[in-house]
Amino acid sequence: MKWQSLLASFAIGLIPAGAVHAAQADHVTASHAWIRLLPAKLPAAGYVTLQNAGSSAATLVSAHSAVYASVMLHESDVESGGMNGMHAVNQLAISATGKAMLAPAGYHLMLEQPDRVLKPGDKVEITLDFADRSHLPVQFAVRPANTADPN
Ligand SMILES: [Cu+2]
Repeated sequence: MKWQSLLASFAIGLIPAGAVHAAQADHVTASHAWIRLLPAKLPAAGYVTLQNAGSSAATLVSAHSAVYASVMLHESDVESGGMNGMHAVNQLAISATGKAMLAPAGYHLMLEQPDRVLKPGDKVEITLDFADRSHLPVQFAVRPANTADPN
């Protein structure tokens, strides 16, 4: 909810003052946000470090972008038999005053169906969606496939 509409809701008495809590996204800051671009039609991966300054957990449940038609939260599987796999993750909790990292070999955003050909140096906005329906838009820097984890 935008603060303007929140104020408007107060003004017309829709929200009792005691019922209002800051949204989860308000407590979360994102850093080291980048996208590893892969050649051809291979999906790209989005990485970001999330810090929760709040006194309760913030839970990431999904993400979306105007650039990528498909954005999914994934976790890489522990390497088994020389094959790397991954699986979808329904939610990722960032504990109170804690940190969560989306980083190579761990959690990542799986990015598919871009609306344009992206190149290193581009910026892509991806919005993180939290369990209380609050949102955090984050600017991701597009980097080449051979980027070492810069975190
Ligand atoms: Cu994946």
